[in-house]
Amino acid sequence: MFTESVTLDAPNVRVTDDAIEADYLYETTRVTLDEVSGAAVARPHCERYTFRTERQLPRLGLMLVGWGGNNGSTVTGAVIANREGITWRTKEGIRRPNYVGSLTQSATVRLGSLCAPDSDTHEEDVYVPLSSLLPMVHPNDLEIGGWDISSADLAEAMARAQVLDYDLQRQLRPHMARLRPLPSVFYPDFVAANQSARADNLLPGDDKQAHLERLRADIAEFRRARGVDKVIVLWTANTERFAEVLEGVNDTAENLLAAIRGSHPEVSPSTLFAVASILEGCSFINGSPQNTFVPGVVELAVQHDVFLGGDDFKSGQTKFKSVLVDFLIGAGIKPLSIASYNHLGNNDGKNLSAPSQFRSKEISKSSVVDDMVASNGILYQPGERPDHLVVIKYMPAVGDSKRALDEYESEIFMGGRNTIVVHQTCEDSLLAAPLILDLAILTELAQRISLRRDGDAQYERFHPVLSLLSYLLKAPMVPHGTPVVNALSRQRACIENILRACVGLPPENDMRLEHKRN
Ligand code: NAI
Ligand code: DG6
Repeated sequence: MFTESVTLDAPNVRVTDDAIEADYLYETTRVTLDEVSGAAVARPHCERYTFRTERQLPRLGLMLVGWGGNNGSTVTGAVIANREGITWRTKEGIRRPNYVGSLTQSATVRLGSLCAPDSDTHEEDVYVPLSSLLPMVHPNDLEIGGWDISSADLAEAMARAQVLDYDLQRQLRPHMARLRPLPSVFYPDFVAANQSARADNLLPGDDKQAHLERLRADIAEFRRARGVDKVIVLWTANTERFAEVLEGVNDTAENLLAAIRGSHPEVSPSTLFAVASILEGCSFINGSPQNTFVPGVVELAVQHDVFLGGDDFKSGQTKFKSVLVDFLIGAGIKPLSIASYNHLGNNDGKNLSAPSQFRSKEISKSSVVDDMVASNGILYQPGERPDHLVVIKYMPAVGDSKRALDEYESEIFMGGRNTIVVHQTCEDSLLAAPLILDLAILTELAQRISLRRDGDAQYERFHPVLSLLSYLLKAPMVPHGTPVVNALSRQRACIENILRACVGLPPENDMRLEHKRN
C-alpha cells in the first residue's frame, strides 16, 4: 500500500524545531587478508553515529551554466509549468505538468510492513514518497537563473530546443521571454568549432582572473536580487574536451588560482565556473563528462568545505547499462562485449560530433561497468574486461529524440552465448531535466545533514566530493581512494538508506525474515 506521509515513533530520534537527531547503529563487515593463506577474514563491525538534519528549508537558487540549452530551457519551462499549473493540449488530449523521472519527486521507498497494533503479524508493505522521509526543497520553489554564450532568451531557447509540446510552449512564452541568460566565458578551444555560431553573449576579453571575478559577482548578485539563502551552480553547458592536468598549473588549489591569474590556456570555462562557485561557498555540479574537477579544484573545494558533484548526467542508455550488466554479472553470467551506439540531432549531438568532445563522452560512458567486472574474479581474470564500444553520431533529423541501440553478448552455461539487444528512443532533455532537479535538491539536503561518530567531539559534514549523487551521474566522482559504485540499485540503496538513517530507521536489507518463519 501507498501513503503520503510518515510520522516517527522512534525512541532513538529527537525532533526539535531546528533539527532531527537520530542515533544510529552502523553495521558493516571488516575484512582482512590472512597473511599465510591469503584468505579473506571477515569480522562484523558496528559503530554508533548520530545524524543531525536541519529542518529549516532555505530559499534555494539554482544557477545553470548553459541555461539556454535543451536541458536548461526544458527544466526551466517544466518548473514554471508545474508551479503555474499550466495544462496543454496535444492530439492525445489534455496534459498536466508533472515531475515524472525525478527520484525525489516521483519515487517511493518501502517504509516497512503493516502490522496490527500490538501484534507481530506482518501484512503488506507500506510505501511512502522518498521525499517524505526528510524535509526537502520542492522544485516549484527553486529560483532558477544562469549563464549562456547564446543571447537567446529562454522563450527562444525553448523554441530552438524543440522539446516541449507547442501548446505548452505557447503558454510558457510570456514567462520564459522575461528570462535572459547572463553573458558567459567562451574559450572556443574547449568545445566543437561548430558551437561558435551561437556564441553572441560573451564576457569581453581573455583575462581569466577578470572572468572569475565577474562570475563571482554574478553569483553574489543573483543571491541578493532573488533573495535566496543558498545557491547551487550546475554545469549543463556543452561537453568540453578534457583539460590537460599539468604540474604547476592545475594540480593544486594554489597553482590553479595562480594559473587563472596568468590566464593559462588549460583552464577551461567549466573549471573557472567551479572555482567561482567554490569561492562563493556554493556547491558545484558537473552534468557533463569533461574533467572540470582537476586536482586543484578538488583541493580548493576541500579547503572551503564546499560540495562538488559529478560527472555527466546518467539519463538513459547508461542507466540501463548499469542495471543490465549488474544483473548479468550478479547472476554469474559473463558479458563479453557491449556495443553502445546512439544517434541524436540536438545541439549536444552536434557538439559531440567533434573528436575531442566525443572522447570526453566516450570516457564517461565506458567507465560504468568497471566495478561490476572487478567484483567477479570467477568470471574475469585480473585485467580482463568485456570489449566495450561507444559510438555517437549526429543526425539532425531526429532532434532531441535520441536513439540508443545496445548489444550485450555474454557467455552462459557450458560455453553457450546469450545476446541481448536493446533499442531505446526518448527525448534526451526530458530524461536529463528531472536529474538536474534531483541533483540540486539532494545536494541542498546534504548541506543540512551532519553526522557524529560516538566519541567524536563534533559533528562533521559529508566529504566535499559528494558521492551520494552517484545514482544520477555516469562517472561518479568519489573522494580520493574510495571505491566507485556504478551499479544503479546499490547507488539508489545508498541514498535511501542514508535518508532512513537520518530518521533513525534501519537500512532496507530485503531479508524479510518476518515472512519466512514457519
Ligand atoms: P545544449 O547544447 O542544448 O545546451 C548547452 C548550452 O550550453 C548551449 O545553450 C550553449 O550555448 C551553452 N554553452 C556552451 N558553452 C558555454 C559556456 N562556456 N558558458 C555558458 N553556456 C555555454 O546541450 P544539452 O542537451 O542541454 O546538454 C547539456 C550538457 O549535458 C551536454 O554537455 C551534454 O553532454 C550533457 N548531458 C546531457 C544529457 C541528456 O540526456 N540531455 C545526459 C548527460 C549529459
Ligand atoms: C549522446 O550520447 C549524447 C549524450 O549527451 C547522451 O545523450 C547523454 O550523455 C546521455 O547518455 P546516457 O547514456 O546516460 O543515456
